[in-house]
Amino acid sequence: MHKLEKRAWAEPFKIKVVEPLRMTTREYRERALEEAGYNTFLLRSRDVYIDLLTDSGTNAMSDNQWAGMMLGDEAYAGSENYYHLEDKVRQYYGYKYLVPTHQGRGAEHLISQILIKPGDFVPGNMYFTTTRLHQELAGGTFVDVIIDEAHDPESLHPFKGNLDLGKLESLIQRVGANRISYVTAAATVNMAGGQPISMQNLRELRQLTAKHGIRVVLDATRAIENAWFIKQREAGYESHSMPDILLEMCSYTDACTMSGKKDLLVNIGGFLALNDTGIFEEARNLVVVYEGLHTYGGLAGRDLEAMARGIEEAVQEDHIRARVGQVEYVGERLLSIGIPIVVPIGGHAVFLDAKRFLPQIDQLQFPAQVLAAELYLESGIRTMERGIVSAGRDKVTGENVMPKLELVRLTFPRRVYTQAHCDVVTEAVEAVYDRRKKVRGLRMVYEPKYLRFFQTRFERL
Ligand code: P71
Repeated sequence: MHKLEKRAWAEPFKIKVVEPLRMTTREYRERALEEAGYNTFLLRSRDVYIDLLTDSGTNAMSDNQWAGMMLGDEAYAGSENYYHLEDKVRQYYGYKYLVPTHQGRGAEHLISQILIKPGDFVPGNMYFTTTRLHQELAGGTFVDVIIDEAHDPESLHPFKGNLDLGKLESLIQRVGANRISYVTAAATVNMAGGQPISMQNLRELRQLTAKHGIRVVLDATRAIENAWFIKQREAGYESHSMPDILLEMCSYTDACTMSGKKDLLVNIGGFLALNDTGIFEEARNLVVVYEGLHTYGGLAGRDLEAMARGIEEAVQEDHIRARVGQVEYVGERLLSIGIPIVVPIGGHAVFLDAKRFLPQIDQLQFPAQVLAAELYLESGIRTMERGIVSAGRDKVTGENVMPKLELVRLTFPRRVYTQAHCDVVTEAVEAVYDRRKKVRGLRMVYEPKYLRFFQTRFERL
């Protein structure tokens, strides 16, 4: 007799409302994919079986959040729900002031416009597409100061999201502190594979930047997932509560940009939160130009309420254990059958390493884009390219940026899919892996100017 292995987690919810899934045939998908120009962003959602494109805005809300939506105070000015959200942001993130925005990039836009002067530099722990674009549109230049291990998909460093403070210090020496608008510190670095930053690194970043009078802006989009990794991996934090860890993380920064569509378990929403009164006044003024009045920032009262309630649910340990546990479950199954993925397994997604998966395909023939297309073809599962297409072109030379990481992201919406869905996903990846040697590359036939990955079209070679 074998003894059953004990599960470390199970979903801390049961299901009250269901949404049917639609299966398609391989022939159907072949046509759909061709019509979408081999770009998973251009597929219709109805043609997708399991949608792992993103964890952004795709979360299942709780009954308590839906109930809160009925309590939306849809006043143009001074909505009750704004004050509720302000309370929760103060309580859990610790910043004094709140400016709601329609989503994360709205907050990135505001802070970039306010703090970046043309010619400035904005160092950060690896680029994120929208963050970097807003910095560039404000006249800044992004500088990657993440540790080298982050660019190595096989490095087992427990905090691959850490900033390399040596790199930051030499940038400060080279250009001078007054030409650095601020440092962005992203919690669980998305493009590195959902990799966390350590508390120690944040603390040391604060010490270094304080010495030079440089601000730190936290990208708090997945900071709660980061807090969970600190609790799991960083000495001294095992018995700290999630809210305590989150508050300490934020305390080393001056402001945060937030896409509530991730950690905060909603379908839309975001905010800028900060401590400096002068910058708050500017942000509160600018938000009315681009988003809406400073108490709604492009959101309905009900959206603000759902986000306020989402914060409270997101910091619960049973929630975060099951959320990250589901991602780890898929990652470990893939590792056990020899599929090349980024390790350690990230917080929101499993990242296939397309360079090792499809070594016969040159990076200029878009191996990760190819792999995402093949996975859809195989199984109806939708994923996202995070490689050369996402990296875009150098803003000076116009050449393709050739990132070290050429990845396909299997991103898990929160509270949406079951463990059986997870098993179907691993089987589909295995099926593509078995026929990997027959897979060919793609060429670009249409390329838009901004954030090209959303709309680029390809043809098979
Ligand atoms: C994700 C997204 C959504 C997305 C954005 C751009 C291209 C493809 C997909 C959004 C983030 C994020 C981080 C760390 C800011 C934003 C912007 N991620 N920071 O991963 O991950 O937030 O989408 O609410 O504007 O699929 P926004």
